[in-house]
Amino acid sequence: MTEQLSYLKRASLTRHPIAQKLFKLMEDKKTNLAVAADSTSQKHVLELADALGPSICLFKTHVDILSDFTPDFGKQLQEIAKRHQFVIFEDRKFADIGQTSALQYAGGIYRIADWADLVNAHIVPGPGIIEGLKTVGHPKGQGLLLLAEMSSQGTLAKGAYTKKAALLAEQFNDYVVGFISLRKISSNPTFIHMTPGVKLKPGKDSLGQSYRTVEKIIGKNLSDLIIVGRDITHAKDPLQQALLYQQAGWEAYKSSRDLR
Ligand code: 5BU
Repeated sequence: MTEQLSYLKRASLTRHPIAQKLFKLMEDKKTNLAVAADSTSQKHVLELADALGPSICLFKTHVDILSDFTPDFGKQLQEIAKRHQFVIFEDRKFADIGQTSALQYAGGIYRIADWADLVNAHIVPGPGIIEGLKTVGHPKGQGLLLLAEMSSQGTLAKGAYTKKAALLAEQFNDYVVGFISLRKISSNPTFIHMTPGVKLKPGKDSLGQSYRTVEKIIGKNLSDLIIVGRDITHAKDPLQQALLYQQAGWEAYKSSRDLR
């Protein structure tokens, strides 16, 4: 078993307000589960947030798939997040030059920067994308996750690319709070690792998604947080299913680490 710092300890090491809040509430609520709410109905997404709120630490959205989006979506989601204490992550995957990404983040129809605590970015464009997003998000106390690895089959985000993500995170450590990755890729305890493509049993979907187990991601790969979508949102009883993941995630965290 490797010696690792607890989420709580890590909350005290980071100076980023969202990372601090996230680490703390993970420990308080005993959950490292995030749900990916990929419904095209805003009403359904908000219902999921309210129903699953107690068992999650983070709620992940794709606002641009909503077919009935209204401008009060963010405000409504923030109210639910406050009530149940979870962090909001818009999985926007910015990928343009800094100037354009900043406009996409702050403006347009969705005004993501008005309501999302966290967003993420590909590092394909180089450091300018981080600088651009930072001009919008940092003054608001929001944070950025870098896409260091992806869960899909044949992903090109690996090797030197993944290492570069870790270096860029260090360079912008007052704004970057961590990574989307399949494993722990940085030994800096202030960075959080979030992993999508997680199921209770390994497998894949018909469009290249591959699934790894909770035990593998949290227990063996030492990632910090699991992101689960359809296996919860499409379950007969989503809350019951979320509880299963919450328990599995917490058990894997506790049993795999010699926590300090
Ligand atoms: P699923 O239903 O559990 O397969 O949903 C996974 C979610 O995570 C979905 O919203 C994807 O957009 C998101 N995702 C992913 O699956 N893999 C990645 O590498 C990244 C995001 Br980045």
